[in-house]
Amino acid sequence: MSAAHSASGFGIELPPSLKAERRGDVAVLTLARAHKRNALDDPTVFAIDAFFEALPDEIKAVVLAAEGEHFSAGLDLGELTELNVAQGIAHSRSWHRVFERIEFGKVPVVSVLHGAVVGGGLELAASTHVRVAEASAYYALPEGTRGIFVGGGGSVRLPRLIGVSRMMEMMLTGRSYDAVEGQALGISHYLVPPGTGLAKGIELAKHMAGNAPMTNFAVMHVLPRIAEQDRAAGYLTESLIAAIAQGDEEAKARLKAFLEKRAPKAVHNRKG
Ligand code: 1HE
Repeated sequence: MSAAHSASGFGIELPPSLKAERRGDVAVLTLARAHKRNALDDPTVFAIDAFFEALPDEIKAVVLAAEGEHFSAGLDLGELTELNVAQGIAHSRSWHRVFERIEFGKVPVVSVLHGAVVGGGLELAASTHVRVAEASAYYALPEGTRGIFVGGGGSVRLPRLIGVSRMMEMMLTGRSYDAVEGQALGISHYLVPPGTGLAKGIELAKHMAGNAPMTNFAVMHVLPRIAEQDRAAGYLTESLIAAIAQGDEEAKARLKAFLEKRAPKAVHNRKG
């Protein structure tokens, strides 16, 4: 792998299409292939994998952002032209592994979206836990137009986010949704003015980094599994993880801090 940008402090070398920096206990990973609209080629996808695998223990949350006018134009279409069927399966499965590492990784990830968030770019965004959209963001699944299908887990994640019917319509008609529509659909959780997404993303990442690690683990790894269980199994799993979380030293200290009026209250002070 070429190493024009060394990921100083992260123990790995990154290709020129990625940059990484630390902001205290938050890492910011930036897609930096703006001349190709941050199209996701193999070196980029595999380096995203390596970055999340090598994440130091002191990093408690990640922000995924992008340089240029667009978050990501999706899969680098140049890469599919040479693949036969077996290689196509392997390629898609490799994306699955990488995006699973994000979704079911060590720490929560907030993505900051702007411009085109299309195809594999939307699949990548869907694998993050919190999505902040700037007003320029728009969402589309142009795979139908290109004669292909989603391959980065989009058919698993997006129906859970926006519903099978909506995804079907997006793929069949080539429709794009703007940032306001995307917010209403639940693609983004925050809709912010142009140029403010990164600051919002870092603010949210800092909040998540401050959560008890056991709570973040339960939310990221257990909650999605409970949502796929039947009710009886779900209640049982919930009781088990609730007991594990509350039994942790961290929980005891936090509960005590609240009772002794040393902890913030759950007041309504944040805007989307
Ligand atoms: C690319 C890609 C790409 C741009 N693969 N090279 N995704 C798509 O179908 C979206 C394709 N991209 C676009 O529709 C447009 O590029 C944008 C609307 C995002 C931006 O338009 P624009 O006018 O700002 O840029 P551009 O002139 O189209 O692109 C600039 C360069 O980036 C140009 O290369 P150049 O060498 O001529 O300068 C483009 O070819 C290149 N480029 N997008 C390769 N996607 C795991 S399955 C997932 C399946 C999918 O993701 S399918 C959806 C693919």
